[in-house]
Amino acid sequence: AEDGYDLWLRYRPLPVAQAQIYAPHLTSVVAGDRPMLSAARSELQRGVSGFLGHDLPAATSIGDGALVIGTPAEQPAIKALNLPLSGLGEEGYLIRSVTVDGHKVTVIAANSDRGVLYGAFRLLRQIQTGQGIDKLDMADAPKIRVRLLNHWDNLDGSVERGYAGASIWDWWRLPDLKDQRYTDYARANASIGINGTVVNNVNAKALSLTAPYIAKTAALADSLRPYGIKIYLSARFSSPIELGGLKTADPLDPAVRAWWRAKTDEIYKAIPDFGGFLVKANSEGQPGPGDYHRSHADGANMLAEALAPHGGIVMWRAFVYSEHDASDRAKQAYNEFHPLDGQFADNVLVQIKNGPIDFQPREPFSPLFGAMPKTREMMEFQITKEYTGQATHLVYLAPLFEETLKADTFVRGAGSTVARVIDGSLEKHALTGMAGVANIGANRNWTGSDFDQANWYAFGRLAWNPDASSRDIATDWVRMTFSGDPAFVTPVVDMMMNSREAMADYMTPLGLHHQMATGHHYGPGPWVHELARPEWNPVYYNKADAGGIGFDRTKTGSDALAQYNPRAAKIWSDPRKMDERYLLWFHHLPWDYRLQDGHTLWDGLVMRYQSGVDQTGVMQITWTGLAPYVDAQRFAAVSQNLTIQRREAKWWRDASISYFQSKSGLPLPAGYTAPA
Ligand code: GCW
Repeated sequence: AEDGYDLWLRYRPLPVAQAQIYAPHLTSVVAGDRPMLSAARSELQRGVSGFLGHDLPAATSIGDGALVIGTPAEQPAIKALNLPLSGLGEEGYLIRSVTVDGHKVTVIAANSDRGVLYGAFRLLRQIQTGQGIDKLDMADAPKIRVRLLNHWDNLDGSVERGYAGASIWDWWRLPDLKDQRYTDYARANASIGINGTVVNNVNAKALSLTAPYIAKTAALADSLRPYGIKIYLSARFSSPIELGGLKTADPLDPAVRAWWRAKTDEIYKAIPDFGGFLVKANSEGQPGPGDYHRSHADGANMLAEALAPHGGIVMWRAFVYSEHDASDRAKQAYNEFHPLDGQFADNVLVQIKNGPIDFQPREPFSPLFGAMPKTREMMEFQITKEYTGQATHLVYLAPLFEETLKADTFVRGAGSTVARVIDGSLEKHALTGMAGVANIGANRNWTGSDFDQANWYAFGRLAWNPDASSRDIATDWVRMTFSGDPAFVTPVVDMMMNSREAMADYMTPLGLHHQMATGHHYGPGPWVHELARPEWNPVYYNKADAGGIGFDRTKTGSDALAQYNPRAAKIWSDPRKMDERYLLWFHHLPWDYRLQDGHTLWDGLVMRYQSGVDQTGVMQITWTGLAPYVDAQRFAAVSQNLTIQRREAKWWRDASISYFQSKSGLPLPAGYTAPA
């Protein structure tokens, strides 16, 4: 059934004419039998039998059309070719069409088994996207070292902000039952270069560090290891108290430090290649070093000390905001972390959300990027669409990711993009990382909707290469997931590329943010003002009143702009010259303010809500016309979601305009009808 389970690894039979072109280059596979090499071989076999309808035999001697895969260290034929592998690092690969002993073969070579595995998936992609494999000469290597999914999965099987069913981790039946799903999960991740996963929620329970759960986690690690995926855990800072019976979790207390060292040793005994800890501390009620008047660096370094002998890392999150400073939440993470630059141990990464608030439809990049040159700063994107339509709205997030990565921090002059900060090239850091909050659950299609698979896929591709283009990635994904027919690919890629802007327009146009309903964060709630903490209320962010709308983050307001390099700040400082998609993030303006197109702010706001809604209509028309290219099951699933999306875009528009109109007191612009 076309239920989406296969993701982008569909390997469907090729039309005869195409099969005839590929077949001569896919006659056998010569591979060693270490675990990752076997995984690479069996993936190639799975792919070829799907494409061509017959087996790809494993061979020991080389014949015409063989795929010869491996490293110079274990595959003599590859060693003999003396290929230029030195620039590829530990995880890169090279794929070449060459002649060995008079036989035309394809080699996939790398310095490590993992590189070979990535090369195997790359060759399969070449076929899936309809490109030639007869004259190959490709080399690639990841620009970022730690490429992780973060699961906000709870041990009871629920998933915080998950919209694709329950957790795929069946803790109850682990360690004995190793679901095939774990292997398929690992295959999908390896195919896009993801090399690690944090399996439990950052709102962590101490239970995950108990012996039974370490055993369960070790079994999971066994399933993922052949695909090069390392396991990491979220650690609860107060575990020494909850599990160890200590009176404190003070990071400078020797008994606490000893407890973490022993716990870490225990984990490595069960999982020798354990990756390390992710920590949410002193954030939204979680315990942390601040409980003992210690800094984030004190807390992170304590864990770093325990992990260092094993080669493990700490990812310490910068997602903090306090109830004691109500002036501007957007400034708080910077205020708390910036002074700590230079204090974090070498194996600590500070994990920063893309924007200063919380995964909104549009945010400027976090001012922390580039502001801590001595600190290894890693990116946290949210793949699960908490604030961006959850699993019903079709919203392709890669343009949002790309917008952040390409943004210029100017910290070392023009070209100091966020991508250059997190790939380590700006400050010459070797330890680099990108995390994506997973959108994966137990639904048959993994992500709750077919098009949300693209967000998982694109995240992996951008973690591998933060300079990749979201359009190119979408094009590959559409070809692999649905069809390579240009009559299908072009309109679908266009639809995906427009979808994020449409969503930003119907939810929060012109730089509005944090306007969602309370708790579930699904629908609109711009009027909400009664929540306990001021910065939880949408009115705190829109500041709409009879005079105007928007958050003044210039000198006359919170001056959050001053946290950016002056050249970056300048881009947003003048409402008349800036990209108006960020307008109300930085400025509070009167309703009769003239936008760059001459409309008043009020009229322009209404028109943008409407244009977001209009786009959802275009999406429906586009998709309806594509029925001939899609299997009935996935066609219907997407159609139903588009119907929901259109209805809810109108809901966002009508609810938001109604509320803001109660403040502006102005009529709708000509041609716009009042919400029903
Ligand atoms: O996006 C918000 C979510 C919380 C989440 C928190 C965080 C895991 O609403 O559910 O908690 O951020 O990132 O820690």
